[in-house]
Amino acid sequence: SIVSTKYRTAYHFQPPKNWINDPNGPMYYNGIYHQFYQYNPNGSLWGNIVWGHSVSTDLINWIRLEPAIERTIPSDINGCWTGSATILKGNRPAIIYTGADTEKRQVQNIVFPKNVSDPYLREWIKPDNNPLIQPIGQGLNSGQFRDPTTGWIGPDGLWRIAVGAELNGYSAALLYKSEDFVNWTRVDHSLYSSNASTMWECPDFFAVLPGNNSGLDLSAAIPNGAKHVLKMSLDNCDKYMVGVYDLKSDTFVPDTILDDRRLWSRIDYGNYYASKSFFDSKRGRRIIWGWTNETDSSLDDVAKGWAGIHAIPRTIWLDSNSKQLLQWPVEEVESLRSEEVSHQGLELKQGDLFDIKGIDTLQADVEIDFELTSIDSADPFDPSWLLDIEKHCREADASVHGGVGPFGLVVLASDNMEEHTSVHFRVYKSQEKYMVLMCSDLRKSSLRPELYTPAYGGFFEFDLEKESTISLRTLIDRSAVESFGGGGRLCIMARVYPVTLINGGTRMYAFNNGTSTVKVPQLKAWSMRRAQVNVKKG
Ligand code: DQQ
Repeated sequence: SIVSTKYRTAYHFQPPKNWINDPNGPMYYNGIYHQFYQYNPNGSLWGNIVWGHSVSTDLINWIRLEPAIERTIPSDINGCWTGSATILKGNRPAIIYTGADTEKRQVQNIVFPKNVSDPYLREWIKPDNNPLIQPIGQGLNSGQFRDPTTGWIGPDGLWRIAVGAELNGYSAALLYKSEDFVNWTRVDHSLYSSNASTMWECPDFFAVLPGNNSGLDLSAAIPNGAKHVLKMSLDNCDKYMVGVYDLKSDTFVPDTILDDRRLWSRIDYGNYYASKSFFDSKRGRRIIWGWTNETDSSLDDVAKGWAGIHAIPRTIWLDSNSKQLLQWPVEEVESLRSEEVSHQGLELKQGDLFDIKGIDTLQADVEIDFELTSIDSADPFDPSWLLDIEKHCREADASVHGGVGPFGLVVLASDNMEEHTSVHFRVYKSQEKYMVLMCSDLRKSSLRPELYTPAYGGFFEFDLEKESTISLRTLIDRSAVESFGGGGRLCIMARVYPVTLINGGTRMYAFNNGTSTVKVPQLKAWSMRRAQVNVKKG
């Protein structure tokens, strides 16, 4: 149908049809990037889950292969769920994943490539000793025990993995140890656990060097000064803690522990879940992938015949303040840029709308620098907003004048503005620092009923002594609007379904609705070509 093709993304990852969710086992192996994903081969709603498999040399153009892991043994007959890849000694890849067994218990299974000289690693073999790990042990719940991480080696030379679980009713990343990656024993303590929440899905554990955007290989020696990150999926979003991996106690020790999980930092403040990262040994960086669900109805998804995309793979690293992760779309996505428009030295006064013309507004990459001319009029910051940022985004939306801001981008707008999506900033004055609010407001994104259209938002700190420019980069891809604020300090992924997109063109504007003028020293925008995403079969 017209709806299914118009809203289909042109360069975000998705298979030709059917349901997808979590990215699984991403890895770089012998010159090829592998992306696996939770996939329903029979339809566009969740169910019958197997591991879809695609390969790429550039993370943007993908060749689709047959599913790599299917429901064939008692320990995965009810679903081949999320898991991770690890490259073992002797350059041998292995994948450990969760199976839903005959009794719908969650167990951990392993597969190995049938033939490592097949460059695409098309076939994966299940050894007879599956399942490797059963949900047995004190405090475990056999229905909340899943999503093993990539393995790493501890100081005793043994392999470790963490498994997301509910332990005595609370959340934990359970720790398991092995000499050969096949026989596992549970360690008597967790890697980390918390009473602030229940089950954590899709834990991800990795090392980072503050202020350094090179990635680290978790199973190589970890350099001095490195920090560790534990990411967990809960409350429909991906949250993380920065801390250290204490080798003596073999535990993750967060730098700060916040009892109220609403205050935990997020990988992305929009529609982004079950992310997983891997070390890209080709380019020496860490890359993170996340899943973005549809926000139309299940009936729409059945009609479209497809549901779910993956966000653009992002390089991820730790800011020099050791607090905040920074993310940026992998530079390979820039190979899709075609027509370019660029403007310098613009000034946006209160109420100004600057029409960005000359590019394809449905498939675009936009970079804007906003320079503040005055900060004196910044409104005061109220810390209670942090407990419900979406509520604050609704109350202080793009139409509400502020001292400094709102300013930003309006995308996928109809001529009369009846439909539009606004991505914008507001600057607030806190005690000694400034706080920047970034919102992606979907409430006017479509005239269609039955859509989920929140106003997403997050805050980041802004140091006026060191910087006076707030940057925004937004990737527009038909029904996807993926934004990076403050050079990657805050990310918001969103899905929108404007009617205008079905009927024809949309508009894009830079705007300011704050009392103080903002300068735009640089605005660049490109049309984005369609990528070859799973259109070819390998
Ligand atoms: N999706 C998988 C689970 C995981 C969840 C099932 C997260 O393994 O916990 O499709 O989206």
